[in-house]
Amino acid sequence: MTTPLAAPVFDDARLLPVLEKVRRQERLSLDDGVLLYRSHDLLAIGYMANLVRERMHGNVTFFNVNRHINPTDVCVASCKLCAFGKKARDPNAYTMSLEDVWARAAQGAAEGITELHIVGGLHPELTLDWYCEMLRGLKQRFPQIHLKAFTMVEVAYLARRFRIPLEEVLRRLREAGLDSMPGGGAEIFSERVRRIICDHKIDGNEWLEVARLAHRMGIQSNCTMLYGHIETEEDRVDHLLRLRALQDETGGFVTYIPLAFHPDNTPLEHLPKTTGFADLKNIAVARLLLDNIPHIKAYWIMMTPKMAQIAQRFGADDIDGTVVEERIYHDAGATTTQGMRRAELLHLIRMAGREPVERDTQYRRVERSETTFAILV
Ligand code: V47
Repeated sequence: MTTPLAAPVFDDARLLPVLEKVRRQERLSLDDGVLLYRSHDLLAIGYMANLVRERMHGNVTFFNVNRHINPTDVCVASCKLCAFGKKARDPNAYTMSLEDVWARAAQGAAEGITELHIVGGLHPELTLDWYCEMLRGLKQRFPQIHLKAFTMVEVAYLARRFRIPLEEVLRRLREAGLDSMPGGGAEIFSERVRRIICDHKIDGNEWLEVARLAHRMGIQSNCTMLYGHIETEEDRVDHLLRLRALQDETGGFVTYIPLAFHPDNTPLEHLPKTTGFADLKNIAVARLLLDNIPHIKAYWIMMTPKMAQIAQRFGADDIDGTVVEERIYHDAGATTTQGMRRAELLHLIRMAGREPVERDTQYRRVERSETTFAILV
């Protein structure tokens, strides 16, 4: 672990006042955030983020054994950032039956998953009752599995489409078995950018409003930011500070996940892919600005396992999980595998000099016998 008072060599001396604040555990400002994003001194930024990360989590890196299910890719929105959503008339579009969803979950249960991550397109015909039946069926069959399901965008769509108050949508989902919500769909809150990349989605204030309501009802969630398209450094800092302000109010965010834009097969295909430098910087700046969000996740599907491993020394304390069947990033050109075995995650984390801790969705330790588990996944 880093010695807290070691004197680091900073190439970019403008960062020294930020280091002072980090050492005094003072909150960073909008200007600090923009300075961090504009600086090329990645090692200095990573050093500071690592100080904070080790102060919060010591040497531990968290992971979980989970599975993604995307029940449908039919989506009424046509977001330029997305390669996943399809129109109902598209011959390649799919919608799973409830039996399909439950069968995938059964496969996961047999592999010892503790969490299902369920998100999909904005399907014009699937009703709130259908989603509730899906959740109820999952809870009945697999009561031990945490159901982390539906983005703020999907919940807002159900409310609007079927003219049901937001609060009632959330209440009915929770009664049916919803345990918490993932962080997707936040994209970037800047109105200017949102109009271009995801015009058909709820705006940033609405995303935050659904999160506020969910948190007030005791439903925790994650949060994300999509970077590496047409946003500016100021847009990114603004997004992070709006998440931080809501967290001050509700305390309901558990984990923040920066999401690198993957342009393949999207209308924004002409944009360059993000670089390793940008991916690490987004992890580190988030750890420094989001002083009130407990965890920063380096999502290996999005960053590649190798970069997600390095990120464990640049501010991240989580690497996500086994995932098993990822579609959203793979439709947009991700070249990683769609899932990873538990043993591989352990290896990556250990080779970064961190202590792997399997967690459940609420970051409680999961104890398993390594030998029994090796047979399963
Ligand atoms: O909501 C869509 C984004 C999200 C693209 O909460 C794209 O634990 C990049 O939210 N390139 C899905 N990104 C992923 C997500 C997530 C992942 C892992 C863990 C958690 C969690 C949440 O990915 C979408 C959208 O924001 N996205 N298309 C694309 N072409």
